[in-house]
Amino acid sequence: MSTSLPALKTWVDEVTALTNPAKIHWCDGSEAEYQVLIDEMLKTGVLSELNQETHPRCYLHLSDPSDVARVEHLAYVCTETQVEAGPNNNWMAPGEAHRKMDALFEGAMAGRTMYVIPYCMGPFDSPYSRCGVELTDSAYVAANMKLMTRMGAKALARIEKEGTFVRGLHSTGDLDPDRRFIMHFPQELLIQSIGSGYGGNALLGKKCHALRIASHQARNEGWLAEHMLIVGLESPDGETHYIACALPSACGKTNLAMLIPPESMPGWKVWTLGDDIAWLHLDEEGQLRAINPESGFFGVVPGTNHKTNENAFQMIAHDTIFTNVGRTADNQPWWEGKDEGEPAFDWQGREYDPANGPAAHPNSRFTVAASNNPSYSDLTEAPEGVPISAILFGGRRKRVAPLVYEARNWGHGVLVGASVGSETTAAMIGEVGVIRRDPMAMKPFCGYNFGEYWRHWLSFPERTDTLPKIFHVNWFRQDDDGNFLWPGFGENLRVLRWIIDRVEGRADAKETPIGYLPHADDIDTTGLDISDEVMETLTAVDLEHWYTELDHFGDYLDEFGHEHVPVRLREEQKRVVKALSLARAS
Ligand code: OXD
Ligand code: MN
Repeated sequence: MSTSLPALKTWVDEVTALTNPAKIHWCDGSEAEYQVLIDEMLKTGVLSELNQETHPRCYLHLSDPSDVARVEHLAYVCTETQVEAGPNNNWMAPGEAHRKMDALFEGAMAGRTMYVIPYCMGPFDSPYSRCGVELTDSAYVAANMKLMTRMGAKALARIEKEGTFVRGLHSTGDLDPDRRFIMHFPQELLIQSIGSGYGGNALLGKKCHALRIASHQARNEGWLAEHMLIVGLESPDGETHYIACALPSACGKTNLAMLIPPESMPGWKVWTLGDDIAWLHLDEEGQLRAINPESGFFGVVPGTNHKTNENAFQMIAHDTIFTNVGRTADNQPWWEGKDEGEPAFDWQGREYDPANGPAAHPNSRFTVAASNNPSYSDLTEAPEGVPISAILFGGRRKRVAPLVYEARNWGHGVLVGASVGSETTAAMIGEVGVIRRDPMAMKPFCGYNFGEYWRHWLSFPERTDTLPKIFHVNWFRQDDDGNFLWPGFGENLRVLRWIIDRVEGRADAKETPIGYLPHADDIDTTGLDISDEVMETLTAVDLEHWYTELDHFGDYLDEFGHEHVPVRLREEQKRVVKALSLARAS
């Protein structure tokens, strides 16, 4: 296989000359090809087979212990000027980045096979989809890309027709963290990544293309590329609302996307469209519509059990690649919070010994096709996407943030999204549990200056007057002893129902300086063991803390330079700070 597109052929030839692979394989995306990749990896030890009776077609990959998460400090945006990348990104001048990467890639694929992976982000026949080609020397990446994207011959045909595509060059290199870099050249539609074989560092369709490069394209073309799940909520009357929800990494997006309705809400159905990324476009009527550019899930495994996420539990019982989980004595995958079985081996292949830490790495993952999910929505393949009724932002907050609140309007909603803060998790390298600002959950993923990004968000009301309502949610409030106040998981549908009822103008709320909140009894808690007092706490505004939080947010905005931060956003911030200060005084 090769290509009729000169631009692609020339690039593959150039990369071949630079990296010197022993063989080149053009991926056609077929099932037979996937099986050959798996068989090869079983032979070379990159994968091992899990118990095929309990987990048919499931395999285990153990990564290098120094290569277990996304490396935000080694991800760069290489725009002509540093201000274009903004203080939210690491920056390197394109010339310098190219010199550095060319030196690292020189001969990097010697003795290896280079896989040419054409892929389409989004349904093949959607005008909203965008394509790319990843060149990689990792069979593990090729197999993961088969599950995570629409890859192969059909994608190549679209690329050849369109003539444009995002170029992604990846090599695992020598896995030395000192020679690990992920460079984005948005102006060249180019990604180069070396030194890691893990997740978002290596599966370039995901964070690198569908968020960092796509956010750039989206600004230029008038749409949004966001770190959001997409889920459909169908009421017993058959009314379905689609919502898009941005939460930072490892804050439960996958669980929310696959939620099982609680017993107290019979007849409700939940349909999953995506668990990580949404591309949002205005259609001709001015309705915001979403597609999920991905076609698979790369989800955090620990904590997945029948109670937390039954759909995911079933989904990963077959046709799944596990990375860095432990194993039971009879070779089933095992992880902390699985609630069944016992570990015999840990994620480094050692005999399990609690003195060595958890059996599964806290950021261990499953890779699985979206169609494996029992709550898979057929509309995942709809070229026109789904209409979005509400946008949710949220974070992991022990204190301060209430269970849910609604922004007054789109402009205020942009402030709500921009001021998201969350406790850090194991999905990124660094200390876990500290609060960091994560505007729109895009801190590691926005490919350009946040100031300009907020301006782009704020421009949407100029083009339509039917934008969705914006909300903020927090499932993670705790009491002083560290107990969660809200049960979370399936019970979150109770909160989503209030949100839908607000969208439909059917639910009551109280007006506060931070937006509209439910009264304690506006959320249905039938059948829950939760006191009125706790519901009061979950639906109260802590004026002192909010004042401090939003006042400090003003300092944070200053970091982006006053010429970049939209006046409208500052006005919103000042308006809310003033309202909080008045409420405190009264
Ligand atoms: C992810 C992440 O893997 O956000 O989705 O880290
Ligand atoms: Mn994510």
